[in-house]
Amino acid sequence: MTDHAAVIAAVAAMRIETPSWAYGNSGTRFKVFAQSGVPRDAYEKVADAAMVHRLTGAAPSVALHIPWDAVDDYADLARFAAAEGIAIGAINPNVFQDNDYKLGSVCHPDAGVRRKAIDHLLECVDIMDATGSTILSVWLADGTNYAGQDSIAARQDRLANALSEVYDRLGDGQRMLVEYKLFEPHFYSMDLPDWGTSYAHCVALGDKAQVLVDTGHHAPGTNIEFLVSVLLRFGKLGGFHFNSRNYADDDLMVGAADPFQLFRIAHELVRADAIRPEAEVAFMLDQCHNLEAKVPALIRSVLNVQEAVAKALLVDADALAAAQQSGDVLGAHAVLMDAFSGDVRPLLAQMRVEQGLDPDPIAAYHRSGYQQKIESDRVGGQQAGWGA
Ligand code: PSV
Ligand code: MN
Ligand code: MN
Repeated sequence: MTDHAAVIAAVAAMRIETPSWAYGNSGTRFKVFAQSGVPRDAYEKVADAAMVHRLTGAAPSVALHIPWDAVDDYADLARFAAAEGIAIGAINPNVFQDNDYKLGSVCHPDAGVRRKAIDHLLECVDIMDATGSTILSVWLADGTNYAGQDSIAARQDRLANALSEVYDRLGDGQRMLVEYKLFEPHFYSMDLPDWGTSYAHCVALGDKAQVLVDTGHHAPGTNIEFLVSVLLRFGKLGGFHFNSRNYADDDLMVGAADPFQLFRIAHELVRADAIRPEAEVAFMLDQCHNLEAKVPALIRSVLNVQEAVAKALLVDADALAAAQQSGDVLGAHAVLMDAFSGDVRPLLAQMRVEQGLDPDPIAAYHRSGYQQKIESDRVGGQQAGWGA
């Protein structure tokens, strides 16, 4: 697409959801460095997410993690979000931080623990109903540390039964995204370690179940754009958790470690016409900001995604197809590299001006006084939920 107006229209329509937990204090198991002004409850996380949306025009929803974001009245939280100009996005159940879950949650050998975990997943569907959320985002920490610790096959049966019970509870317009992760917290086997396992469970469940690709959850060297392309082809790509990794599940800002990989993923999305909100691929961030200030880090992340997508939209599709068809290996590669090498920042600044936004959302944030306000208003900010 070389029509700049069309590129602007496509990027402007794209939605990128931010995660509530990225606004809270986070760290590693070695140390959480507390920051001033971080939210003390779910309402303040929603307020920060709304600030990111006001400045970028691109982040109109915030994901919740339950019970990290537990409130008495979820409908009230949704009303608060709407008043702030955003919506409640994906609901993320948490079945990994209770002592009962040492040996797993829905795959646990004990039926009582499985029941407790499934009930939490069902409660999260209730929260979807109360907030208007359309996505249940399921990530399970289930797995084993040693060969023989439990039956891999039996755990798959328990997993299938649990997912099926929750799937049956989904209402119209609601869907379940099944996330996978190669390792951690378990180091011998994870019950959902890869996209193939997630895909197989989603196919068995039905149309409302799709795979969630967290860009930080693969073995080093995995060709993520390949699996994105395959999942798109089967209509089973439900969404992303975007972040960057250098080593493992680092949860650094998307586009920071390898902007070229993000561009290659964006290219597959553009090729499949999956950037449009109507394509229902949920673009979500899953990051923590251990050292950097949280709100500007999330703004930066949104801009990084927009830049990668704009470059992918600028790929000369006709020239690429011609080079591919004629076997011009270097020529085809050059078409992609030309698009990647361009500077789209002036185009995106123009887009923001046309949207009535500041062309530089990070500078606008620093000028806004918001950081100073939250630092003086909020004392005793909440930890994101993990990393202590
Ligand atoms: C797990 O590593 C994960 O990516 C899942 O999406 C969790 O819900 C999230 O991180 C937050 O810890
Ligand atoms: Mn994730
Ligand atoms: Mn993760």
